[in-house]
Amino acid sequence: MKKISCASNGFTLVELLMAVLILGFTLTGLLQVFIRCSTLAGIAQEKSCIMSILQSQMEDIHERDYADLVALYAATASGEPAETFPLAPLTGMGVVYITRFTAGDDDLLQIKIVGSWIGQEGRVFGEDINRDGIEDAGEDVDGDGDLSSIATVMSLIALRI
Ligand SMILES: [Ca+2]
Ligand SMILES: [Ca+2]
Repeated sequence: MKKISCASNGFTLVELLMAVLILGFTLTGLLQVFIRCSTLAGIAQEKSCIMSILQSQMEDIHERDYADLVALYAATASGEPAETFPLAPLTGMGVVYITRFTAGDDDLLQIKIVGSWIGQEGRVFGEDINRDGIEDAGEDVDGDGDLSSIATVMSLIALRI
């Protein structure tokens, strides 16, 4: 006569629930990592776009007559933007600062261009919170006298004799 065994070789309900729970935690963690990476990739893409616009603006400034840059510098008070321009297609504002590299010497000018923009999920990058190209009260968080941003290009332009 054949003996029937009641012993099971499968998983118990508790084991199955534990496995589902562990799988759930793992997938949730992986999903959060994926979402974070996707957000960072979007920010990097926006910054790359902004840097390209700022670089293009810098090239335009390099092609200008040096006397015009000196006049532009002279027309702006210390620390004030010399020019502003929109950062289309993104919603943002670029700001050009022109300063003397050496105090009292107009033969070497430092050009600094910064961009502040509103990114994905409404996050603002750069100190120009309202993106108007003007340093409003409380916007210069690092206290360096200008609208700082992670998107910045700098260059020196010398008087050619
Ligand atoms: Ca502002
Ligand atoms: Ca600043």
